[in-house]
Amino acid sequence: MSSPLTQPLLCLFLALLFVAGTSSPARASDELERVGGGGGENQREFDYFALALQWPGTYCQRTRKCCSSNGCCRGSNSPATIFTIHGLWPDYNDGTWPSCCTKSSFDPKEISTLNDALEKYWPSLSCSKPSSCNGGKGSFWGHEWEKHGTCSYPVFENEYDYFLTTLNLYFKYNVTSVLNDAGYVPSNTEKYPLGGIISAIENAFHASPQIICSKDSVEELRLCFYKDFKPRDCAIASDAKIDMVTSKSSCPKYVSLPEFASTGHDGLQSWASNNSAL
Ligand code: U2P
Repeated sequence: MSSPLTQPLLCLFLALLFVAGTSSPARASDELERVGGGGGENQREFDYFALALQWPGTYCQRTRKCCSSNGCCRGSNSPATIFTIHGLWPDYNDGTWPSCCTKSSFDPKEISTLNDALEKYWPSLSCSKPSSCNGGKGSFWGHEWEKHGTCSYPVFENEYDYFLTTLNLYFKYNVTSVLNDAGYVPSNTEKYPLGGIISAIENAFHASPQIICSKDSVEELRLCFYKDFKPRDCAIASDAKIDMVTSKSSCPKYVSLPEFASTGHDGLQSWASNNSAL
């Protein structure tokens, strides 16, 4: 985890970048080639955002092979004890979501100034290349931009604003520190009440999260926001919290936040030496 000193400095740096990015006139390359009202064509405008965060301690248990793009394989630089970003998803209130809303394909150059922060806080946790909207395979960031980011119009009209705002939201609503402060720390032996984790987030952000589990391990935690980025409940229904702790949830009543376990490849270095012929 970053030190208490570097985190505020990074936030300040990102905030300055954001001001610089939004106050300059729109760059021609930022203009999206919009098709109809949204993805595939004619998808209607979304209702709210979900900030999806992943728990590396759970995700990285699946790592069977290492590669340079897999954040699970970075040894002591792996994001062991923090939630990392999966994506910022425009969603509909009915539980569905638009996808692939424009023909705008991902351009890594647009977000090159954010690269260090993205590598650290928005790493891919897999070697497999996710599908891009045109049917090919691409990077994790490209997948998230093309599938979800392009549907966030009119809130975001370019890649840079989408990634920068997502990073800023992630820092502002620091789920890892809220859970740590409430005593929910990574452990391979402790089980925590799901309701307690939900309450800790509700007390901090005044909105209910959505939690996804793999067996009894927390795999993903989603925070939801109105289009002006004020927090809101992830489920509109008044019995949402009941749903979360009963059969409709993917989580049991007691869940774990597994510690990050080395993949046995000892990070990238041994991946590289094992693959010296490549
Ligand atoms: O939950 C499994 C996958 O479904 C996609 N998803 C889920 C919820 C939601 O609100 N929006 C959404 O897109 C995610 O797909 P991905 O972005 O990973 O391709 C999620 O992983």
